[in-house]
Amino acid sequence: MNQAYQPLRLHVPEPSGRPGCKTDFSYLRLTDAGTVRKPPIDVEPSDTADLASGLIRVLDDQGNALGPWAEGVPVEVLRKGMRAMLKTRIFDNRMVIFQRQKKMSFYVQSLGEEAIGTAQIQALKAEDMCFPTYRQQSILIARDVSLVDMICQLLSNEHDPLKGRQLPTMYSVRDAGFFSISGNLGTQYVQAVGWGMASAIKGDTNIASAWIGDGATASSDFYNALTFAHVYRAPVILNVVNNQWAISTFQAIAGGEATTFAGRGVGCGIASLRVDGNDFVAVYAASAWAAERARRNLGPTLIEWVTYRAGPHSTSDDPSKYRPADDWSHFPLGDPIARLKQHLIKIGHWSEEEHSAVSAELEAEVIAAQKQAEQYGTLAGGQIPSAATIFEDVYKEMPEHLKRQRQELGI
Ligand SMILES: Cc1ncc(C[n+]2csc(CCOP(=O)(O)OP(=O)(O)O)c2C)c(N)n1
Ligand SMILES: [Mg+2]
Repeated sequence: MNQAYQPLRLHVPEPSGRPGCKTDFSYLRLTDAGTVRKPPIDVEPSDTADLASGLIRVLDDQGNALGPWAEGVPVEVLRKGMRAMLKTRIFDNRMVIFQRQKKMSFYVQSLGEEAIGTAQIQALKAEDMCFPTYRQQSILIARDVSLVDMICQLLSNEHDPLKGRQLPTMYSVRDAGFFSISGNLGTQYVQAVGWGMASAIKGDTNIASAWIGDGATASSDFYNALTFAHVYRAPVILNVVNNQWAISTFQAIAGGEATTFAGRGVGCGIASLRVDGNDFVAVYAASAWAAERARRNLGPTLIEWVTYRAGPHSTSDDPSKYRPADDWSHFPLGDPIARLKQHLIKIGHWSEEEHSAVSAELEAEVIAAQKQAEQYGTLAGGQIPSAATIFEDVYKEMPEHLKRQRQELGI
């Protein structure tokens, strides 16, 4: 009887490109700009299945804004977003060089993903709370957080607001609605849902925004968060940044093959969208839709942002070892900055001259912040927070035994 069957075997997904072999991006299953419907905000989660498998896009290849998601996006939001995206890219560029100069130990850039944080933050209120990963520095930059403070955190120097206790890029800026980044991937998803539930329990009107990468959706925390968000209709936006890679692991290994990450949300009873993450206008429109749902007590929305991690995972990674070195230039959703620039010029609210002038102004701003931060110490210079600070911030009042220990150490 057993002879009727072939031996069992497992399927191991493979990326459709490798070094020296051009990626076949047809697996992305794209839809044309303007073709996906925009439902009312009180849509039933089960009625979003088509939105979780399609792809919401507004900007076409010529820079036109098309379809129902294009309506009502203020030009001021686009112009602010353009500046914030440019500033993020310039900041990232300079910090990578800083790390190469051995002035800091580690850096994570967000090249190619700048639209997602910069657009979503403009759809939120200042009192809302984001629970980001290490690749959402664009949120801090769009909220005009001090670049000097950010760089001091990266340098773990005497002015590091986190006193050298966190890995560089693991920012924490409560006043900017930016929760402490957790190095344990996935945990921030549960925390975000809990924060949103607490906001509802207190009767506030503030909502939470949770962030996770494609790879980290494979963690059990992701599903725990979805269950709580669904059951209690927590006021939260559940962002999944699908940048196709988790270090050297292709997104299919986390479960993206022949399905979508947005589809997980529908299966859990959560309204879900799959959106072109390199289309600033679409990101803003989808974020505003989800924020409005949360604020009107209609529950959570999961949004999968389709984008591409254009740079290495971190300064410790060399992607040319596992994917074609020029992969990003073939990615069908392009570069978010170039696409918004094309659109803004087309509608007469940006120009090549303004682009150059703003870029130069922002470059000068980043350089000035870098010079100032460097004065407080770099990895090479050895100015680090005093060891005495390890006794601080644990208890409101320092207990006697800690005071004694500090005295014994003479610090
Ligand atoms: C719980 C946990 N497992 C593993 C790691 C190691 N790790 C750090 S980043 C990373 C890849 C994450 O990829 P993804 O979620 O797609 O985010 P991306 O880096 O693409 O933004 C891994 C596995 C970790 N930090 N935490
Ligand atoms: Mg990823």
